[in-house]
Amino acid sequence: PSPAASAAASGVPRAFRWGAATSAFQVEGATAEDSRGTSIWDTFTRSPGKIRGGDNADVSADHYHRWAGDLDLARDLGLTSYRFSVAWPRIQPDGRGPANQKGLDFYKRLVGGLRERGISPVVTLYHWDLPQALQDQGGWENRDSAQWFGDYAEIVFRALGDATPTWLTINEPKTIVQLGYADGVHPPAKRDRAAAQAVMHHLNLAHGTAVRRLRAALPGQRIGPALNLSPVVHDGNADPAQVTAADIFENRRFLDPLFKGAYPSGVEAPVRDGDLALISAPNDVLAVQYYNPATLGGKKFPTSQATWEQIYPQGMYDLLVRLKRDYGDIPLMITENGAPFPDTLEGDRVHDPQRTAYIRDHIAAMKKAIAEGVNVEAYHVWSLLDNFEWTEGYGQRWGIVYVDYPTQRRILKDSALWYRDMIAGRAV
Ligand code: GBH
Repeated sequence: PSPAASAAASGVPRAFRWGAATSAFQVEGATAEDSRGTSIWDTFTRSPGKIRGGDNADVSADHYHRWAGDLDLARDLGLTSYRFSVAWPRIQPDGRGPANQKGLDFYKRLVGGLRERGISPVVTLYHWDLPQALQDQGGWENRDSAQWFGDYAEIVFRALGDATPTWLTINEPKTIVQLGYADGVHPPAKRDRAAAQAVMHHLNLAHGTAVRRLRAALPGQRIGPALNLSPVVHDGNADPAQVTAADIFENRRFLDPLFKGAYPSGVEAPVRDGDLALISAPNDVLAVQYYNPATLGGKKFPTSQATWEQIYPQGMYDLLVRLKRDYGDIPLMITENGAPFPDTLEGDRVHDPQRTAYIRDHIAAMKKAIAEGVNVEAYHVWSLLDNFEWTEGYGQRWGIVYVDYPTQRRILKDSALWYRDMIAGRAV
């Protein structure tokens, strides 16, 4: 078939990129190498009782040493995009001050390796591993954090800018606020309403500051936020005020300030003059992470091994269509979508039919939105590799590539083989 015909048959635009995602703390290991500083997650994993099984990320998938082989796997799967994050404590061990060259060199090797393999980098600046030294100065509760982040971002922009990645600022600000400052299950493990409101606003300010720094340092490059969003699904009898409140909580408290320059009514934030103009500076892309809907009124769907992850592929479609309708025709990329399910090892094979079904059904929903004119330019499965799943430790496996931790051997799961064949146009 002609390229145009096969593109049409595949249901995505010709320039569409298929990818996978990881984050620094979850895959790298090597936490004490090359002058890396301590992050709040190093501290947290060392305090007893916080992580299932007492696991820590000191070795994890050892990606810091095995990155080249891991990128070979990505290339062999036919991926043309790879989303990773830069560990702030590798770049500024104490969170501020001059760059640590060895830290920068690791990420330069990584983006060079991606380029050699024809894979586009999508670089997240912050995926939760705040330098502990900054936490000791108040962390994201301190309004100065926006400037700290801007300084850090500019170092990374200048060091890696030649690779012209798509830049993403802060991974899932909602999760940082909710789990770190409301539920108290991620570091710094607070339950403090005022702190949560301040952190929400400061993360938005930090985002806007990084956007401004990129525009000044490297005009013409692309940047945007990475938001985990959940459409609200209910049984039809839900109180409309409750539905609106859930939508504000899940989606609008970040989308509205970033894309409309205003917090939704009822959302309290320590806003000063000029803040909302900074926060709503135009983005080039919106990175969307979709796992599950928010359900109301007794509506429930089956879950993966993650009890919070209700499976509802149509939510992907609903979300994408809604984003275009309510926030305009900004380019979207799916930067995370995936699930933990049992992996059955059998010789050299790893069977994970439920993961394949999850990914397949969500891609189908995404394609339906694309067919209706929503501008989605890439899809990234979470995750390329099994890795350190935060408080769940290594017990929950999210990779399409199995990691045998004792040997660090990688095995492509059936879901990876399916994804490879789908990308190559061989899967139905
Ligand atoms: C993403 O978060 C992260 O970006 C990624 O690092 C992570 O590995 C991946 O997903 C898989 O979890 O426990 O009931 O309080 C996903 C979004 C939002 C999911 C908060 C867990 C907490 C639900 N997360 N949610 S609960």
